[in-house]
Amino acid sequence: AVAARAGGVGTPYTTWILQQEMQENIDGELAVVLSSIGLACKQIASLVQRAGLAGMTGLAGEQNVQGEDQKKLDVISNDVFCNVLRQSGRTGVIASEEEDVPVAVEETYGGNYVVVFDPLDGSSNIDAAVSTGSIWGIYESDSSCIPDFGSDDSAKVEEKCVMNVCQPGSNLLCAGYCMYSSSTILVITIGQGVFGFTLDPTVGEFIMSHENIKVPDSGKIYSFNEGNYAMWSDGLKKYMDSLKTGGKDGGKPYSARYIGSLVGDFHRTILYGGIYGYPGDAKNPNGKLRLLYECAPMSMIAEQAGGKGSTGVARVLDIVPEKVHQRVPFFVGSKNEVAYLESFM
Ligand code: AHM
Ligand code: MG
Repeated sequence: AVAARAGGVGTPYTTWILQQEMQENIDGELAVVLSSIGLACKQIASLVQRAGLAGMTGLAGEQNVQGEDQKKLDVISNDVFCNVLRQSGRTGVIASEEEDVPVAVEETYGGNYVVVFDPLDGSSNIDAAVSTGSIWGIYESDSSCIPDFGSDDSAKVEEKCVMNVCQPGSNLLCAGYCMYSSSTILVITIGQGVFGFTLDPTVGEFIMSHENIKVPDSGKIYSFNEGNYAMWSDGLKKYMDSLKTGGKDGGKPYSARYIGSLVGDFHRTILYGGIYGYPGDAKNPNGKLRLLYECAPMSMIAEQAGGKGSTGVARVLDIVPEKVHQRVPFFVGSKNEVAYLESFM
């Protein structure tokens, strides 16, 4: 066996977290939150793998606040995430794709971190055993927005939670995702590069497999739901047409790859290069993806890997959310590819 270099490939996730704490890149409280998230991801990975055996495929019979049918595993994964974060005692406010409003964690008076997440993204893929993922971002609490259970009424608690959560992505302390696929891979940044950890099921631990991930500056793969083409703007249609004749430099046409699972499509994009896009269209001017717990964390990861995250006209991380479940058009990946798209918008 090859001995793991400190902080390099082979380092267990929990060890890496402790090293980050010793190097003062994160404090002890954030270290606890990060290891709690690792635990949630392991639990969800196990549920996803056994979904077809344990009667966990199909719909839960409810819709979330955004009018989307919730799958059984959406609801269960949300409970897993909420529970580990509550029990960690370090999180003050949590906001989830599956919750109507951000929730203050009553048990944890000292917990000052705000965690936003999509517990199981791409869950339309579950019943066919195709890749899904969890996405999260972590902010520091604004001390003026910490709810006081003793004196605030419930409307005020909710208002403070919303204010606490509606921070621009540029404030993110940490962003990450976990992909449930042929292997389970956790990718994370704390603002010092991007690291990937693959779950070793024989020991039940994430082990660093990707050190300091960098997205190639260019890449000839595009990942869009082209079924929406007729509803796109003329600029976007021209862009899409141009990829089929080789894009900016001509030559070989781009390859199309679309799983319909942001985490899987994004993971391939940062490893191989290229662009992922969910544009606005005539029916949904802001597209489909949510700023807070999908686009902002993915943009932080992309930028930390040397790539770009854009709405087509602006940097995603600069946008201050007005609403928790706000949607934005989203283009992410290799910096030259995103810049080329922007030249058409
Ligand atoms: P979800 O959060 O309800 O799972 O929706 C988000 C997913 C993304 O993972 C994926 O990129 C996109 O929706 C696919 O949408 P579409 O089926 O419209 O192409
Ligand atoms: Mg989602």
